[in-house]
Amino acid sequence: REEEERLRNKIRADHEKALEEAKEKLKKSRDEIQAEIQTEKNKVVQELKKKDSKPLPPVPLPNLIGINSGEPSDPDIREKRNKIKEMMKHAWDNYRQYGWGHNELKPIARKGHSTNIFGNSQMGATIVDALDTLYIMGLHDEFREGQEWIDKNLDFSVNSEVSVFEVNIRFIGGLLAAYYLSGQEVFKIKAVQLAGKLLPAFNTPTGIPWAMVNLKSGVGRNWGWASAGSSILAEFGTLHMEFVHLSYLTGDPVYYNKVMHIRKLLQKMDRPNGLYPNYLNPRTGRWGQHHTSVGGLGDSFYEYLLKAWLMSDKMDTEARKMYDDAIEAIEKHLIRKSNGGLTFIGEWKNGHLERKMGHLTCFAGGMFALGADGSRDDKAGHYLQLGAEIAHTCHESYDRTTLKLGPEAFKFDGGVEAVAVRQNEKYYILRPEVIETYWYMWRFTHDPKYRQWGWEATQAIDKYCRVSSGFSGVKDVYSSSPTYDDVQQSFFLAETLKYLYLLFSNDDLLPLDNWVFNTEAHPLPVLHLANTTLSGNPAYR
Ligand code: DMJ
Repeated sequence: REEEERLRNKIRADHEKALEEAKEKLKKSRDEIQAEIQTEKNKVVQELKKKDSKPLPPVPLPNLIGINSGEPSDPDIREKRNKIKEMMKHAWDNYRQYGWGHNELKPIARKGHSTNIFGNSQMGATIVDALDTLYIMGLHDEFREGQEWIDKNLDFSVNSEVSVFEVNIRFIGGLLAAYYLSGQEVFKIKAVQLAGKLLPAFNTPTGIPWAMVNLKSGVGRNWGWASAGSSILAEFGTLHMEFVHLSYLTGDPVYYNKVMHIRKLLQKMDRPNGLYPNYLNPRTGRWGQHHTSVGGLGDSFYEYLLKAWLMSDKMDTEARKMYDDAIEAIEKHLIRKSNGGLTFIGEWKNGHLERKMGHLTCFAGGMFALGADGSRDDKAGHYLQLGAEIAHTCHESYDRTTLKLGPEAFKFDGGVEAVAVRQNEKYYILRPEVIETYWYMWRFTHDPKYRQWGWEATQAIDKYCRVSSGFSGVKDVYSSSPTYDDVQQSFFLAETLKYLYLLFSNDDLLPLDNWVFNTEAHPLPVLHLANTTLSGNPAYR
């Protein structure tokens, strides 16, 4: 009884106090009230910022070698390398002038550009994607400008629906690489804040994440075009490298557990012909359409199996086994030789092989070479050879065009070899995959033809894609007077120019024994975790 009475009195007193306060407030002008609200809001934001920027626990940094060397002694190679650096300056300076803070640049309209993968806010995708390229090229003033923008402006508490995959590979990958290269804490802190915003995407009945998530509300959903509400293999299967690093750097197993859960689930599933379909429904845990691709929708899933093994200092043998199994099935069902003797990787569609290869698929040449060492039954020679054959085919796809730049997709059918047939497959949007493969092949063989092919591509890009305010994609590589798409993709600075620069650098710049490149060409160091675990045991640090 007494307690009830006490409570009632308290409620009455609170109520009266609130009424008094409201009366006081109403005496104030509208402007005064608005100013008060703003002050309160600022206080909350400041508090949140303080909480967000708490220093993370220190962890021993892995062995970071070869981050700023690589100067070739041959004057001809040095000159080529300098030319590529000049192209990077041209791309960056124009983005700086006309697109600063926007995600990408429209080099002809001279304004910012964005697509739905980045949501509706200006997240400076080009800045984050370009940082590590600037760093290894020794463009330190530009790097500092980028760092300053990120420190002051990169904010993830925005009501914006982004692609989980793209944000992971470009932003988290870019920030982590910038952190490892420069040691600047701000990059690590931002990467961890952003990763926290992606975690709600994993709240599905199976733990397979949604393709998109709203950074503010945490609500996720899938692309409308994906088979029966499915998530995409190359999207949910391309989180592993970055998430392992996040757990390593924070001591928080949550990231590692999310990606290991995906792996375990995939391991348990039946695979038609041993192939992984591109679509998986996150509600039911069942495959969607039985399409398999080493290009778009599948590609980097295979890449990350191999790289998970490499990044773990070859301790993650489960990943290596999954890679070996997958590649064997791919070789059996998808890889063929054309009548003209070109090795190509086709696409599997409901039991039928489509004899078409995408520009995206060309990355696989480099992957086969990278995975040669340590392959099952000691087939290193075979996989290096396969890498060389894919590199050759992809070079042919460039060489058979008017501009000497590769089309988006090319066929091996009805007398056509390595040539695009459909008009909407004839474009080149500054993609890196062919050059990426040249670079890996160069590192493993030092065959001068890879530098020669890389130089052909550099010259073609400079001639046909360079405009006065940046670089643009072209709509038809078979036309002698191509039109521009007016987009300078962020991956041009992150990947295409980085791989070209590395191709004309010595091997001691980012040596492959110490660094593993994520699928957006952001280098992450090999982690030596031999006696440790990332799955919840704090002892590992
Ligand atoms: C990049 O964002 C990445 O390389 C991704 O894995 C595939 N596509 C683009 C470049 O073409």
